[in-house]
Amino acid sequence: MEELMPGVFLFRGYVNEEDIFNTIVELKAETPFRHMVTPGGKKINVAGFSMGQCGWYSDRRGYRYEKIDPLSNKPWPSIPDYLTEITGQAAAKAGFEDFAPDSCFINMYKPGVRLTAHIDQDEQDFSQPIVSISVGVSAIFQIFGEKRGGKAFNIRLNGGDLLIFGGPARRLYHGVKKLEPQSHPLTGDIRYNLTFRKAL
Ligand code: MD3
Ligand code: FE
Repeated sequence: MEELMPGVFLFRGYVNEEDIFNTIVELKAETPFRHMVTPGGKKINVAGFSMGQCGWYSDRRGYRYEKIDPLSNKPWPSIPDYLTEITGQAAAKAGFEDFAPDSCFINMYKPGVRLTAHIDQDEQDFSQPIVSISVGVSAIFQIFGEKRGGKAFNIRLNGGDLLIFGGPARRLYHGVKKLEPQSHPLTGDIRYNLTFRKAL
């Protein structure tokens, strides 16, 4: 584990990508990746869906956590136990003892897709960290600061890397640069990112 800046902990090659890729393949048959829209009506270029007791959702009515998937009208699939265990153990190593995620958002990036700078602030308790796992091709993740602009701190995230954001880093602006075309033995040209949260 490496502490990149206060509250940001990087675990290189911490997870087995194949296990997680298999989980994603199983889930996406039932719960497809979808492009949501912002409250202002803009299409979000990163497609996604959730696992857990609640899932992050966005449409004309706003950003929120939903217990029922508005697309299927069914609960989200549950978070597999092995993922709750891995993320809880990593969080404990970073000093977050009782992290128990109730939500995981799965992002899918195709070549050319980027995630614009934002803050994650739809969760109830900002003393809870966010744990992220990357699968597939690599991307450049950017941390800005308390404001959107300015010089970014850049980190290349590879498949298998786990990253924790907590404490003073929890509400920093961050984003992902446009995905470059690359090839990965499991995912082809795709990058997946899973963000585990205690949202409610
Ligand atoms: C920093 N996802 O889903 S993961 C997101 O690679 C998101 O898909 C990116 O930002 C991705 O909201 C980055 C790392 C991450 C996750 C949550 C954070 C960084 C964070 C919350 C606060 C600060
Ligand atoms: Fe985010």
